[in-house]
Amino acid sequence: MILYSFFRSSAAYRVRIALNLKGLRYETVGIHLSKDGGRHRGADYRAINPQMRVPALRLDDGDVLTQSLAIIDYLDETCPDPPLLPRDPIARARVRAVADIIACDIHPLNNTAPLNYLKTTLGHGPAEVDAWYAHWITLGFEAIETLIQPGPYAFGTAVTLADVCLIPQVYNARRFKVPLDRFPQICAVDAACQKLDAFVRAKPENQPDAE
Ligand SMILES: N[C@@H](CCC(=O)N[C@@H](CS)C(=O)NCC(=O)O)C(=O)O
Repeated sequence: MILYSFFRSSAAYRVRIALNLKGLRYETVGIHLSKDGGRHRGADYRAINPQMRVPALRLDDGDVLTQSLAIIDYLDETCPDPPLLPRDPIARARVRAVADIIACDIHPLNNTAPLNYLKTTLGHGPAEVDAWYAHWITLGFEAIETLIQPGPYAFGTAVTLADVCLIPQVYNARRFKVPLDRFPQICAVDAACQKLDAFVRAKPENQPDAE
C-alpha cells in the first residue's frame, strides 16, 4: 500500500497509527503542503485525490481511498485485529463521538486552508491566528476531558479510534503551545499511547518526509 502523507498532517498521522496498530506495511509518499505553492494542488496529486488533501491510501489493487476516518474504517473492516471500535453499540457510539469532536469539530477549523484564509484574505496577524487555533482545541478538549475514561487509553484497556484521533490532536496542541494543564485525563491518555510502538512510529518526526 502507498500512503500519500505529509509528516505534519494530523489526518495522515491518524491513518499512520491505524496502519501500524494493524501491523500493515506501507510505503510513504510525502506530499508537501507548502512547497511549490502546495504540491497537493498539483495535477499529479489531484489525479490521486480530487479533494487535494492528505491522506490518501492506495491499496495493493490500485484503488485509492481518501478521508482519514473512511480509510481507518476500511482498515478496521478488512483487518479487524486489533479492533478499533468496541462491539457494544453504546461504547462504540461514545468512541465515535470523541473521534468526531476531533475530526469534525476541531480539525476543520484549524486546518491549513482556514488558517491561510485568516492570515491572507482577512489579514489577521500571528497572535490572532494562534488564539483562534488554541480556542477551538480548548473548547473541544474541555468536552473530551469529561467524556473519556482513561484506563489507560481513552476508553479502557484497549486502544480505540478515540486514541487514534486524540494523540495527533494533542501533538498539534503542543506544537502550537496550547496549555494542556486543565486536561490531565487527556495528557494521561497521551502518555499511555506514547509507550506504544505503533504511536511512536507514526509521529511526525519519525516520517521519511520529516523536516
Ligand atoms: N477530513 C479530512 C481532512 C484532510 C485534510 O484536511 N488534510 C489536511 C492536512 S491535515 C490537508 O491536506 N490540507 C491541505 C489544504 O487544506 O489545502 C481527513 O480526515 O482526511
